[in-house]
Amino acid sequence: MDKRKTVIYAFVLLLSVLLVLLQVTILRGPIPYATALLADGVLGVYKDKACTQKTTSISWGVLEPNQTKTVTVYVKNEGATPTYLYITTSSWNPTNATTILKFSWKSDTARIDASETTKVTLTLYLSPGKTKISNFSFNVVVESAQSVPWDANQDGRVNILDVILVQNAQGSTPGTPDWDARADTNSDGRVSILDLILVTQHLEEE
Ligand SMILES: [Ca+2]
Ligand SMILES: [Ca+2]
Repeated sequence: MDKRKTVIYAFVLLLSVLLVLLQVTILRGPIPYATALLADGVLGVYKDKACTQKTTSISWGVLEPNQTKTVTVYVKNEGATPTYLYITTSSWNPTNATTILKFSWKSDTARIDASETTKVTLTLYLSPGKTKISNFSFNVVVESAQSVPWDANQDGRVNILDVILVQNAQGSTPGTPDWDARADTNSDGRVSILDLILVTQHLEEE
C-alpha cells in the first residue's frame, strides 16, 4: 500500500515538473521565426548589395527574451522616378505579439533615386514580457512613397534642418502662431516630443 502511494506521489511530482517545464518553455523560451517581406512593384528587396538575390522573407533566427536581432537588406528603386522608402508591418499573429516584439528600421537614405540602392537595417527586439506566445508571424511591408513625414522640409535628407523645423514648432497646434503642419510628423494634430523622436530615429538618412 505504502509502495503504491509512493509511486503515485512520484508520478504526480514528475507530471508537475513536466507541466512547469512546458509552461516555462512557452513563456520564456527562445522563439525561432521568419517573417514574410512584401514589396510593392517599384521597390525590390535584395540580400546582397549588388542586388542579384531577391528576397521575400526575413530569417531572424532564434530570438531570446531581451534580445535584439538585426537583419540588413538592400532596397533598390526599380522605377523611373525618385521615391521615398516607407516600411511598416502588418498581419501580426497573434495580435498581442506587438506587446513584446518591437520592430524598427533605418535606411541609409531617405529618398532613393531611380536605379539606386539603399542599405536598410531591420531590427526586432523581444522584450522579457509575460505574454504567452510560443509562435507568431507578421509581415514586413516595403513601400514606395511620395514623401516621408520625418523629412519635414522635404529635401530628401533627414538632418539637423528637420530637427530645427520640428523644434521651432514645439507645443503648437493648428491655429497657434508657431503651427507648422510639416512638423507634426506623426500626424496627431500637435507638435510634441513624439514628432522630434520620429525625426531623430531616421536622422542622417541622406
Ligand atoms: Ca529634410
Ligand atoms: Ca505630432
